[in-house]
Amino acid sequence: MKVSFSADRMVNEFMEQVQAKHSHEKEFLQAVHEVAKYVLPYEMSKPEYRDAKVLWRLIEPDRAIIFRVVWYDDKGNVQVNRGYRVQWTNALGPYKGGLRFHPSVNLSVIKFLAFEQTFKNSLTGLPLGAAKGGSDFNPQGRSEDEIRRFCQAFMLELHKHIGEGFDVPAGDIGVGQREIGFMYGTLVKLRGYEPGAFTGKTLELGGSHLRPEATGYGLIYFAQEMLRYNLGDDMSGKTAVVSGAGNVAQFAAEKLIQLGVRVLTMSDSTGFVYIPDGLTIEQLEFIKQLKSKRGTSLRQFAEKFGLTFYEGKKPWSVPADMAFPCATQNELDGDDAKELVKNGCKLVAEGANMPSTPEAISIFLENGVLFGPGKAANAGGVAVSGLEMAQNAQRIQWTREEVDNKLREIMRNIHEQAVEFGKEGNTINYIRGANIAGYDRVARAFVNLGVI
Ligand code: NDP
Ligand code: 2IT
Repeated sequence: MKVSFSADRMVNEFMEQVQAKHSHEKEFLQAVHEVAKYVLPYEMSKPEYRDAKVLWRLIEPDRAIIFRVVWYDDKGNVQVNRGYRVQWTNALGPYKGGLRFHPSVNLSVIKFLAFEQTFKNSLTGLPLGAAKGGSDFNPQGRSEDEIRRFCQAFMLELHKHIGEGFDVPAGDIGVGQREIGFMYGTLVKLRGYEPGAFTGKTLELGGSHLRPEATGYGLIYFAQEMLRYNLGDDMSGKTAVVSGAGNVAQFAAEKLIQLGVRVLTMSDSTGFVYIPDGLTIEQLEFIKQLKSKRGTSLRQFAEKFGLTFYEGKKPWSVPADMAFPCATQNELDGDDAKELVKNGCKLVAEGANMPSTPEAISIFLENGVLFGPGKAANAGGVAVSGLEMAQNAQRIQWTREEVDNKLREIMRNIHEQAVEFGKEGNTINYIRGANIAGYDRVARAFVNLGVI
């Protein structure tokens, strides 16, 4: 009792100081708090890390770049957006992380994502530093010409700050293979052939097999490990609720279907669709086509297949064995968590970054729900980005099977690390495990690099 009381006080004092400096950055503060809760007491128990003030150093990025992006829309009007690249740390490798195009993007959101990326990339065991970037540009309802012009304008500035071996962006919300192509195309025009400067490229441009699938597939491989390790169980015959209908959600659903799971829901920013018999591959193909155009609604999918669409609602009230939030931050709150627990949900694994609020996480932990935090569970995407960088450096392309085997191995390894550091009596606290294991590798690197 005494130990946990002083640990709480230490974390509260730390957070008070962080809060005083970053009072308007609520997503960033939320992400730091989740990490500090577990990592600060651990750091205090390790004199080498404590004296090096590793966590204090880790809450400041190496640098944050903010820039103006100006472009013409289809009507010939000038549009102005804000661009970001926050380079968190290159202690373990080149800055690495996605670009997000969404109207909700601001400095707090990009900082929370880059901070989380630090621990996630460390967990992959690959030589990857951490960064995140993006813009408040809203691709919804924009024509392909407008998206291309925006990407080109964005790159006119971003190209000065990235490069193979220095900072390697990829996709995130609102940024997929098409946008990566436009941005990489601009880089090639400005600087010449440099495939190692971007990941998430198409195969022709030097992309990796299985990068589009990697986050969703990796998420389900991680959940398989959780089920096997804790319950000696597998996926077959279970039910799942999935949120989102984009890159991560589509391939999480695809892998679940392959494993014999009934996927009962998909969602987007307009609402969710309930599929009582379970999503079929044919239906999933329709969603992939529909969502390849940004700004479309799942309502169209529901109408086409005679399913019920719940306008403006989230899918967490549908009873299921497992839940996979794959849309965005804070999409699953305390009430949603209570509903999932009440309906017998046994496992939650995060495909999105920070989709569960702190209240939701506490409810899962208190009720013995197996909870896989995003920084471990969704690391498959950046892991295959790391493999794409390795292939680019060697000027080769591995087969789909080779990449899939490596992805499975990496997800198994992340699970093992989370278990090793996450033991609490007879149970595994995967948040503790993921945070401490991710931190430990960065901390060792910081200490080795000296006070710099
Ligand atoms: P996409 O843009 O492909 O899809 C995002 C999906 O989430 C869309 O269905 C979108 O709805 C929905 N969504 C976005 N914002 C909201 C919101 N505010 N409320 C409700 N729904 C929303 O992005 P990704 O699939 O790539 O990313 C999803 C999550 O996974 C993000 O948290 C991202 O950071 C994380 N992630 C992504 C990785 C990757 O490799 N792409 C890797 C690891 C994590 P709509 O279709 O209506 O726009
Ligand atoms: O959140 C993430 O890990 C990503 N959006 C993928 C980052 C990457 O560099 O592949």
